[in-house]
Amino acid sequence: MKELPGASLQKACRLLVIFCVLHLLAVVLYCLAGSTLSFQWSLEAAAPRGPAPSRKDPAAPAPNASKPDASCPEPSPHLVGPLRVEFSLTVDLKKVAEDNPEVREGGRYAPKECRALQKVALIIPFRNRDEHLKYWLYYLHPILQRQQLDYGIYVINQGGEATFNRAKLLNIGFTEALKEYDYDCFVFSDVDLIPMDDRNIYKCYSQPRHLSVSMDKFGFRLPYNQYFGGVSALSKEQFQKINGFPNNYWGWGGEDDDIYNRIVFKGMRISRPDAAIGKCRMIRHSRDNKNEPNPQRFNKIAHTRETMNSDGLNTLKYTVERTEKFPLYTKITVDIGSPKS
Ligand SMILES: [Mn+2]
Repeated sequence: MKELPGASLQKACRLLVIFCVLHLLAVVLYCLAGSTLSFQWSLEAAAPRGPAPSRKDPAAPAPNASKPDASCPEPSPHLVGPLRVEFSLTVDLKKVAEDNPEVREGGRYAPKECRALQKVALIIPFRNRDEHLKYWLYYLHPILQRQQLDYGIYVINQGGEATFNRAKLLNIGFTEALKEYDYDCFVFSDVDLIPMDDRNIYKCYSQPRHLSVSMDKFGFRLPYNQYFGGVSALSKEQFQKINGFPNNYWGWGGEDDDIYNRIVFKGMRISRPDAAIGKCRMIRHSRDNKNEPNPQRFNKIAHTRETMNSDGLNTLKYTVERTEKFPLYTKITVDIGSPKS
């Protein structure tokens, strides 16, 4: 073929077309890569699993990377909201420990990326409920870590065969936890109650806090307005102000109403999360041995005002039989005497 006069122009055009095609290709590749990445991110956000502290949000700067002393933000960026809670699975505590590698011996944790707003001791009154404790640890450790709390788990195990005494065990938990660390907040939780929303923060507020406000057991409602049972949180100051909890409620019932009375008589009121955030599930169980309803409870709660200053932290007597440090909790077995001693 003969070369035409406009050959150099044609060559230039061909180069331009090749350039354009390459450019287009680059743009298409870039877009594809971008959309797969953001697809992955949205998957991660939709299905958060376990403790989230290591989850990276590409839009946010590394949290306090340059300032490890900065306070944790409020609310925690790791919260996910409503949670599915069920009790059909079997829990292997070894696996729970593996899934929560940042929890230290005795059930201690503090966020690495920032300074926790509160140091919280979680106190669980306990006897012969190992199956329930497994569920509690399985569900609560990831939640408490997402809430960015500096926390420790204390299971207060009543030794011996005497009637169960929940409130006295809670007083002991308060006292023993303070010997170990400078906690400023105490969350008192029954072993069989699991929150269904991690926005229900297990910390203290300016007023004593009732956390288990809508239990499945009560049709997700408060059974009565003064109800303070299940899970509650008091700061060190609030707890000391009411002389702790009563020591002489043996058997089931009444001690939570006595605690409510103490709070009101000292001029405080109850703070609560709203009913949706305060939903929780109770593990179904039959009544325990040695925890029969206390027949004296109605008479006792009628006299809190007279008894609260002479029964509580200032008259607490017990002996520690044994302290065990497990990977996910500290178990303190105590001799608390019996109703007559
Ligand atoms: Mn129960």
